[in-house]
Amino acid sequence: VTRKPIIISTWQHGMDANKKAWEVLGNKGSALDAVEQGAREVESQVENKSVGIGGLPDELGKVTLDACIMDHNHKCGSVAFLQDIEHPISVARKVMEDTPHVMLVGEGAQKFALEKGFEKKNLLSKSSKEDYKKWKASQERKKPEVNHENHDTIGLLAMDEAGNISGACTTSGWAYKLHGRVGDSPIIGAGLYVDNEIGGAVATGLGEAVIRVSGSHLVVELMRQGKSPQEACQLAVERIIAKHDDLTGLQVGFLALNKKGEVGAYSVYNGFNYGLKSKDQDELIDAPFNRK
Ligand code: SD4
Repeated sequence: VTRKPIIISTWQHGMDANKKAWEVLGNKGSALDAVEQGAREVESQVENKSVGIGGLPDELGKVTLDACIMDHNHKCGSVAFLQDIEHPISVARKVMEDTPHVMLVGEGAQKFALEKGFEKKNLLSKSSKEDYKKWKASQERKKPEVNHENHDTIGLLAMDEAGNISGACTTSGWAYKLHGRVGDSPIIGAGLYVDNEIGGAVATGLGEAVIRVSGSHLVVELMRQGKSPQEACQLAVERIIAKHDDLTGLQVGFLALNKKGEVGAYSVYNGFNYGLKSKDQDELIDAPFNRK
């Protein structure tokens, strides 16, 4: 028996996202609408310092956002290095639906968003501005840290009543990153990948490491070869570990869903978790990990 509808989302904030997404999924809505609504919920949380409004800025004090979305027809849309727009996930969906392109970046992405009716908004919260000032004063380029607020992108995967899978991923990226840095989250195949014949995967953590192994695509292809979502996530993490000499602070987590509604998750270090919501389940689950 296939477990559907179902939604899984990375980290603690995945619980809020799932609740919102369930308003769609529980009413026979599409997985695509569900993941977009779930992502928007977290993008709007000002106190959340890693996604959307309130996200920690880059080295110049600018909040720059990355997001992508992929549906059951293998269509996808993405925005990267987008500034002053609260809902990059919805801009990514517009790129998917209203243009012949997959990805828009920077000024061009913002111009497109404004033309589509999105409004400019200051995304730098008071609290994130304070954090930035402290970082700036310390003049210490922040190294990646395991499971800190700068590593909690939200990635969502849903399967609807019709059995179709869609996914979304949205983040403000690595805190105090170089101006212009783009992570894995808006890159199809890295931060997110969906093949409706097989399943979907999302990634969180240090984007550079995820891009190096085409992480989410790798997880889905492993499932195509017969691995369970759990085995596939573990193998992808092991690939990352094998390709890096120094694993200090290198946290990456994968989350995956297949067509049966089976779920898997795995991370380099402990601390990664995800929310799962289905008809009979609504909980935050700790992912297994490679090391403490
Ligand atoms: C990224 N995976 O941009 C995202 C999340 C993050 O440090 O903030 N990583 O790489």
